Amino acid sequence: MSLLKLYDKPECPFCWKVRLALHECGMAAERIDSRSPVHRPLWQALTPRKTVPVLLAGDHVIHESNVILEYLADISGRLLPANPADRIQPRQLNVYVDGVIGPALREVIFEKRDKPEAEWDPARIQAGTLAFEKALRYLSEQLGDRDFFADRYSFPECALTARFGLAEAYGVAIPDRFVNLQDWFARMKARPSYRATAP
Ligand SMILES: N[C@@H](CCC(=O)N[C@@H](CS)C(=O)NCC(=O)O)C(=O)O
Repeated sequence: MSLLKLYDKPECPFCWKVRLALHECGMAAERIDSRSPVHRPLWQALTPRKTVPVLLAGDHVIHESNVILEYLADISGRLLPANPADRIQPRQLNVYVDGVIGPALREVIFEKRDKPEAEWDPARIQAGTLAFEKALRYLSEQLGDRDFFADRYSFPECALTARFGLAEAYGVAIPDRFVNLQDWFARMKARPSYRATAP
């Protein structure tokens, strides 16, 4: 395969998810910082919604992080269980992480980012933190006492590792009542992919 190029933003959870997926598939990609004034118009011209991540793979321009994950799973044979029926739940969990965990954390991150602490709105931070904690219950139930959400490292590992990494960076902890998620995150952080891809 020709060289992969990733238009990337370090703190973007969708980009981090793709960086994790690439690393876990053993694929190297040239990372291009999408914020660079030189590159910004280039990647924006490649994607109708003007969002990163964007992966260039040979002749293919792939935008939308979940489409990129599907492509990486297709070409690597990794990131999803072998049996189609077993792929349903990791795909659903990936969408849940994007759609429920993401917006909850966004409240905290957007409130704290680029502002002095004296200007933070504690009500917004508390609302985001509570929504995050509420959303963890379903994930904790789905994980149970297993090592991974499916039979191997798969889409939800990529998505949730990035979200938990950002939560930690912005002072949002996984409560002790979700000890299985705490342990899961500790295992994810111990993998080489975490250090290699963290913002
Ligand atoms: N659904 C998209 C969402 C990607 C997204 O929202 N990316 C944000 C950064 S986290 C973005 O590119 N914002 C515009 C910008 O940074 O210029 C995906 O999964 O790839």
